Amino acid sequence: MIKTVATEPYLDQKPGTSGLRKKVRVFQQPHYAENFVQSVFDALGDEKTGQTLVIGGDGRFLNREVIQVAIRMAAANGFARVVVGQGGILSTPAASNVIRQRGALGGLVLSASHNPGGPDEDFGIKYNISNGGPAPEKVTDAIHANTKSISRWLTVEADDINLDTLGEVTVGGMTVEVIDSVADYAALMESLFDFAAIKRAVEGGFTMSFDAMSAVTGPYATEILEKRLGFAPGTVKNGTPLPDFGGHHPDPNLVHAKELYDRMMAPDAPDFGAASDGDGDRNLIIGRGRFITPSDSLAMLAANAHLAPAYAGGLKGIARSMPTSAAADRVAEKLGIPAYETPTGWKFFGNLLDAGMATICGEESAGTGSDHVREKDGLWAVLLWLNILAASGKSVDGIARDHWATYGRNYYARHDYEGVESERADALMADLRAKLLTLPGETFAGLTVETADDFAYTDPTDQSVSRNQGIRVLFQGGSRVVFRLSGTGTSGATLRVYLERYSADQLDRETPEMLADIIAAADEIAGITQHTGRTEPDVVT
Ligand code: VG1
Ligand code: CO
Repeated sequence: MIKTVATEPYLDQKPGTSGLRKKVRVFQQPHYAENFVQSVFDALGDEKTGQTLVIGGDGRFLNREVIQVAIRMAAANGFARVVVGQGGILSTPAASNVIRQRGALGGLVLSASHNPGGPDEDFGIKYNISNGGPAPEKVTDAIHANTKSISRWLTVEADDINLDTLGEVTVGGMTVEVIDSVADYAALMESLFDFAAIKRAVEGGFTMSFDAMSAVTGPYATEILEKRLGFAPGTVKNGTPLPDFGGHHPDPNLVHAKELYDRMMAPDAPDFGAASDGDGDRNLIIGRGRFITPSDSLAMLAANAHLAPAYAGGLKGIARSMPTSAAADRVAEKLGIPAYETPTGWKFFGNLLDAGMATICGEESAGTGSDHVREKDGLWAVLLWLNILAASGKSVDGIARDHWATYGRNYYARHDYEGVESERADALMADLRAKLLTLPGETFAGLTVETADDFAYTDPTDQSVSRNQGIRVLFQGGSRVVFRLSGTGTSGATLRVYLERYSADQLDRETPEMLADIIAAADEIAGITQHTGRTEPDVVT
């Protein structure tokens, strides 16, 4: 029996860079999650009748509760089948894979990714479409419009299901299948990479350390790295997903994965170190004594991907988000394949991947992936690195040095100013926009501006246009600074300042030293201190 529940709109349910993210307490308001889920289902129209929906999340606080609610609502809204990960667990790339393999109409991915979890922290809901990727803007716009006018949501009278037992049950006439969260994903990875070659390297003494940050990749990494590839037990650290990630911030960067960084810089470091984030779509790569920036990792993976079976036939193209460094463009140029520059967020890569225009994509925020799914994929990047290291016999440092010797080096850093009052951050961006036209020709900290614009993107497959995607200031000589506000935060604003300098011949300098004048210029141009009152960023990655 379908039950109609009357509700009123919440006016703060606009999806951001990657779905709706809010504090858990916000999601716990009456009807809050239900309103959003119903707005998603309403945006799908009649298409959903008889279809399959995938549901899974990163295991954070509220995951199980929202899954039970969403299952009942899916039954009431006409879905024929829900496929859910055991214990409610599906990493974001694994969910993308299940959507594709099951021919599902789409999926609900419950995560706030790299944001902390727990009763006072963050939760999120994202809708992915049938290609397995995040809904594009026309869908998220329709969802947002629905949230503003919603007056009812639909459910069925049914008990919670047992999420921990594999198999099928029926909820309001709909079939719910609880699947092994890891199996399909592990099989996919095994089909892409030369597991035998990696295993031989491990048998030959190759070691690694993987920090799952008490988040979703634990079970995936344990199965793939320790069980299938033979890395020693204990290679995977913090491998049990916890609802509050052990009180940590599951963001694999040099601040929050500092323990791994320190281990990798020690004299007795393993050969390879990596970490992933809350929902398993990001990756941090550190070799013994060598940190690889995500922008460089994208370029190095693209340049060496042919060493892995899935990419032996070459790449169709490389796509990167605008704030990501141009290192990958140089690889594309050398390979004679197209390079694409998209706005921040994985949803912009989906069309390029679907159209066969790009094979590998990446973002400076530690996201890398390929056309094997439609999400960025942390363990995929780790395995491609392992495959390249095993096939080439080089170290991470060796790969990096050879790469820079061939292409030159893009020194790169991102400075984040977190928890800035929204009005102050908005004022900073508005002031910047107002002076875009007059910036060219002006000099700041010895750097002369060549061009300045507000990045807009026209999708080459459907001509859809996305504006206001970040302020770019390019200096004479090729250095660059980009300013944008985060679209994934849940309180106040985060200003991101992306800094980049290319050098063809200075390959072994310290990044802060190479970026010092750009940092000074960025502050002068945007008045960061003046607007935010901050003299230092909170996080440097
Ligand atoms: C951030 C990153 C962006 C990434 C997004 C989602 O967005 O900058 O590159 O795609 O997070 O990643 P923003 O708007 O805060 O800059 V995840 O791992 O949080 O799904
Ligand atoms: Co993530």
